[in-house]
Amino acid sequence: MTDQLKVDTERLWSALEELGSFGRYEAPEANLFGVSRPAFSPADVAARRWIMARMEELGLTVQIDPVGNVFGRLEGSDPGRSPVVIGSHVDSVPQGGAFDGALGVLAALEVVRTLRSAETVLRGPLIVAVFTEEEGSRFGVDMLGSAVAAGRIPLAEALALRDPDGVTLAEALRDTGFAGTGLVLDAPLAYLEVHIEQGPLLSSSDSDIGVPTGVQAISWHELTVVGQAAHAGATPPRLRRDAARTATRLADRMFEYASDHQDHGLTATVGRMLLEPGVINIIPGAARFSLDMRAPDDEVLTAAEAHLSALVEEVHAEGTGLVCESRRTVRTRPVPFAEPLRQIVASWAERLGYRHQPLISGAGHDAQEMAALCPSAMIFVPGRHDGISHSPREYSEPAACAKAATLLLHVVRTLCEESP
Ligand code: HGY
Ligand code: MN
Ligand code: MN
Repeated sequence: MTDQLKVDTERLWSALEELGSFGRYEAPEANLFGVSRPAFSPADVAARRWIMARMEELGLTVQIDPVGNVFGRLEGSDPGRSPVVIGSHVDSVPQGGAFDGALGVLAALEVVRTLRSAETVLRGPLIVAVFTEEEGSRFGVDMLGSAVAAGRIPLAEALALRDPDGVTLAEALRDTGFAGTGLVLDAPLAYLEVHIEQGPLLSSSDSDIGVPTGVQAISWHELTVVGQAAHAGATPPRLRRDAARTATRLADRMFEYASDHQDHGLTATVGRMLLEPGVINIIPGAARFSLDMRAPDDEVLTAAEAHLSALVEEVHAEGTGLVCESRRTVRTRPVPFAEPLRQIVASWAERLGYRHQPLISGAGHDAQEMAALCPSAMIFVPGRHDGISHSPREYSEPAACAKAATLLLHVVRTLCEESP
């Protein structure tokens, strides 16, 4: 296979469009479409089945592990070698984009298809991976499937997680036929993931490719404020125990704290806030909201968590009778990617004539979990509209996607080595 071989842009693009049809979400006001594909929803199951059919067409041996991760294995000529794993996820956030995760899985399949077309046999085996619940949108913990595969989260703990309707992951796996058996990933040689950047850095530069140095730290919390429901008009201030007022003040003070520490890259996001009973003329008796905090430096994030705890304590110290609770549901440390593997990615980018730059990943990825199992690295693709993501506005150009898949192809050739 020559260094000039490239993937087929149209084939990759039409695969993205076809995969995007599963859970398609129309945003009429913006004349855009994206996807809503929560883990093990009918759309996610259809997407998984479609990917598995493409794997079988390509002659991959398909396996499912106990947390529903799907792996398609292409044997090499030297069975004694450890496999290289390439892939990502196909679940999405609600009203998300059609590239997040999907591009990484389809780029991996396009690499296999291109190797087949070039009649190239690799010495080492290659595994295409589709990881479960990367978004955490249904069961509340992100990178769940890869965290179990890499041993950070015990399988039993993952299977017991419940969605907002009380359905456990175990039940969802059983009901959709994705309760697999057997550990599939043992001691891979390396892991590589193609992904859209999901931020503005690459699109504001002239880089074709991002080669992330690693992923920043993440902290997720579920907060509950309990006051007392009462009449909106007849209850004087001194008798009010307004859960909405306390929750929004607490959220605002965390936004202020993050703004004061933005030079350290600290972010705070309230993605969901529910007020109960939730009607116009009742002072809310309860407020439940999420808080996503991130920072490149772990100490900065730990200090932000301490600040949140102090604010929660302040609510109680006010003696108003309001009760506030904060439960941490996710905490991941900053994860550096493997420098030698990053150098292979960067040197192939040079050879292919792709402008590339290092950056830190603001988003979490399965690669950060796989880094506990083997050397891991990522290949970022610039996005349009300032790289906006987790939105139907998410978009990357066909040529940009194809460059990343071609880069993945040649890095895989180096790692798996070609049979003579
Ligand atoms: O939340 C994240 O960063 C990722 O999209 N799961
Ligand atoms: Mn993703
Ligand atoms: Mn995402």
